[in-house]
Amino acid sequence: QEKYSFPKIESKWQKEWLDNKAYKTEENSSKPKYYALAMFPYPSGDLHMGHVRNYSIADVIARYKRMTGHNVLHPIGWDSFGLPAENAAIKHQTPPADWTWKNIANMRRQLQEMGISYDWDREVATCHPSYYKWTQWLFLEFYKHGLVYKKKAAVNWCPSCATVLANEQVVDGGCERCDTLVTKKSLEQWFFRITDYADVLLEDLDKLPGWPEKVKTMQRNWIGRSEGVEVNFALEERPEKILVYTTRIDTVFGVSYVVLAPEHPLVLKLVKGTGYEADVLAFIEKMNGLNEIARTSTDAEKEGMFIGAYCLNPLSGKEVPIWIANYVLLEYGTGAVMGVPAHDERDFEFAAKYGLEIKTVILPEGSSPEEKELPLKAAYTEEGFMVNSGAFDGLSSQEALERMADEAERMGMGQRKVNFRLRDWLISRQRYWGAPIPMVYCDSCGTVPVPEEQLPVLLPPDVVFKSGENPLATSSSFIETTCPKCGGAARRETDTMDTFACSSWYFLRYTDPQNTQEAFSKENVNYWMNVDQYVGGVEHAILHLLYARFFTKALKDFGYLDAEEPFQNLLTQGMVCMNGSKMSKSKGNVVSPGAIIGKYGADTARLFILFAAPPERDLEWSDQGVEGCYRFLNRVWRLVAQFEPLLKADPSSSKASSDRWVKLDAEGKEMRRHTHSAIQKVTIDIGKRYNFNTAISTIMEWVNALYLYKERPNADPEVGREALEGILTLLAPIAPHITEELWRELGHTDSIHLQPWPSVDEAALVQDEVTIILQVNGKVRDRIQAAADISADELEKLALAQPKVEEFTQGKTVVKVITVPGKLVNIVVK
Ligand code: ANZ
Ligand code: ZN
Repeated sequence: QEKYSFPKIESKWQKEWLDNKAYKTEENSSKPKYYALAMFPYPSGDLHMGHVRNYSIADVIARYKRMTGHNVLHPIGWDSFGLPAENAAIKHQTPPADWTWKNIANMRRQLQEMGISYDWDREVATCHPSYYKWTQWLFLEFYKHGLVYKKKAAVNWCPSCATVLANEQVVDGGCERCDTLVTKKSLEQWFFRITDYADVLLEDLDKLPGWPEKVKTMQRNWIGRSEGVEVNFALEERPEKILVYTTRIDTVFGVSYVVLAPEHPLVLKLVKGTGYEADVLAFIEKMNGLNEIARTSTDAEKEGMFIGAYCLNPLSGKEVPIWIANYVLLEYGTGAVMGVPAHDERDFEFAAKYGLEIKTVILPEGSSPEEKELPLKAAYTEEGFMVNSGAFDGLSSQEALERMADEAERMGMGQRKVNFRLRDWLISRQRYWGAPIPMVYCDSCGTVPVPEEQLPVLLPPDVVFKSGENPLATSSSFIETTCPKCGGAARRETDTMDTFACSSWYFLRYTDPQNTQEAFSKENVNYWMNVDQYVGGVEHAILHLLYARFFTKALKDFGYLDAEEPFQNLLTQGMVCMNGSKMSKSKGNVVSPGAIIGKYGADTARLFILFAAPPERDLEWSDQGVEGCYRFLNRVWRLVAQFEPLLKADPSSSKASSDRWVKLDAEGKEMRRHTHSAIQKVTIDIGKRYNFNTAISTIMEWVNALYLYKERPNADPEVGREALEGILTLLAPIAPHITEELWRELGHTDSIHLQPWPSVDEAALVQDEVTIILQVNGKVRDRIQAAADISADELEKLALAQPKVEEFTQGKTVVKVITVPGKLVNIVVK
């Protein structure tokens, strides 16, 4: 047999798997279904190590499930709309489609070179008309059900990308893509009404025990449910009231000012004629340009001003000055806040800066009521008992919170209210490379949805790519259309959809990817959903996962599927790092998968990436580690080669019978024990815990043990065969090419990937006799065989009765006997 020539072996099997559609999946099966899914890639050009990790993990799971008798769906596709294609178009004057399809072709080849077991007949690309037709159809379904609407909104605007961004795409006040400071702009925009689902998106997180706690926490915080009270502060000599939202009505006697968002509609009315008008207008103007993150981050300086008007505290009756400030947002709650400096950190900072009153109304349990007049060094935000609060004095703050809410409701001044931080999902993008929003504007009929039969609304080829302008707006063939209602001249919507809309349902399309009549059939989607195991990066913990959950829930409500949640189990893989920081082009610490595969092969790349760390943890790249994995595969290769003569010398050997196993010598039994305890461990590590790294080290030790066993004069060929085939089968999901090759080498005619997962022979695990070392004063004097389950007492008696031991104990006193059952007895004498 020749040496391990991975290029030949890997390309041979890849071709065979592709040609024979080895991993094709069908719905009608008697086996239980299993849907294994890795997050689909953006076709940026080349695979990176993060992809290799993501797809290797999902592939091991998919392959393992096939071998354990499941009907497995393991698809791949392309999240292929988005800005980089358009930026490349501007730079190189090539159509975004050309750039995208070229990248897809390249990355498809790279995935195939990794030997991932995809059903290639189910490949989807979100930028293909056969896909975005259905994204548009879904948009219209959401529209029909009142979950899509258009409104003028102050939106996040990236001046550099010249597009609107969702709140989720603003990171630390900057554009997620280019880091430019995001500003505010008022525009007519399309929204998905995700807030209708805020409650259920929150509650149903409890139904996902298979998700990492940290991801659920991030989603909970993003949805941000809070329970509070809306209270009215009446205005002096005006009919309007200021409605504030507070989660701490218990602090209402400590209010020293009310503060409105600068954009609040009452501000301009109230400031009129106060003499503060000019300053207030200038302040509003200044705030307009800033996004909310820049305005409200904890380290942003609190800024504000008095607007010359007063209102009345509904519970204390006190007169309260009205201010505006940067840290109050129009979009949250009611856009108005009661300022309680003594018990809120932001208010404390604000009051300290502007010399506003700081009045304590809650003291910590155990303090003396006199302390209510002492000046505070910082806001006291905990619970305690009430002071300076009229009839509520002395109550616990929790109790006061309920009673004051009751009181406000009884007086008709307020109402309990649940609030969410989650905002509706802004999906309009003023860009070309996305799914066009299927809407038409007609002067007589208004906004008219494109009828289903006219879908898809295709992206036009005749556009001009310039930065800072929406290319669709330059295509008259696209814009000019006829009204579906009246047949008159009309204009098309030129906004395209946020690409997150495309990726919110791709896992549903995979269940029925070639359907030309529907987005997916109910039968197929209900057969496959939910995704049993989803694998991807934690950077999608909020956006993608929340949107996909929203789409799934809405589509269930529309009656298109039965699943309530898209992803039953979620594995968030760690990053691939080099010298402690994430591999990235900008840091220049990238190792290209192509180079590694070229030098060592895909099996080595997969093995290393799975061996170097458990999947959730960050993984540190190591050239020696890769080298070591390559050497290990070579060792497996040689093991088979060296075993062949032994196997051939025993032509009687077919599947061994239990009879043969019983007659084995101690070493043969020991080898079988090793084999079956390894099968037991690897099965748990791969199947239950996804601890691929420890599974691999178990296999490595097993290989070592088999090398030793092979050298025994009486090595039993069948014990060897059982171990060897076990090693190959268990390694098959991790290193699919070399194991396939060696499997055939051992005389099999069918694929190793179709073999059932080996089961544990419980009888082989029983350790009937063990070798016990006998020591006297720590020196080894003898070795004996004893029953594995012998008691410590019996073992001690047995040891003391051995002639070689007696030789050294005669005439001396035994001071102590130390027994380690199954291992050794040490007799201490004087
Ligand atoms: C008075 C008060 C006293 C508050 C106190 C807190 C502590 P969550 O839990 O996030 O819902 N708030 C309300 N609307 C706001 C807005 N539009 N912009 C900025 N802040 C706003 O927080 C609710 C609390 O955030 C509310 O309770 C309000 O301040 C503030 F000792 O009211 B509180
Ligand atoms: Zn019309």
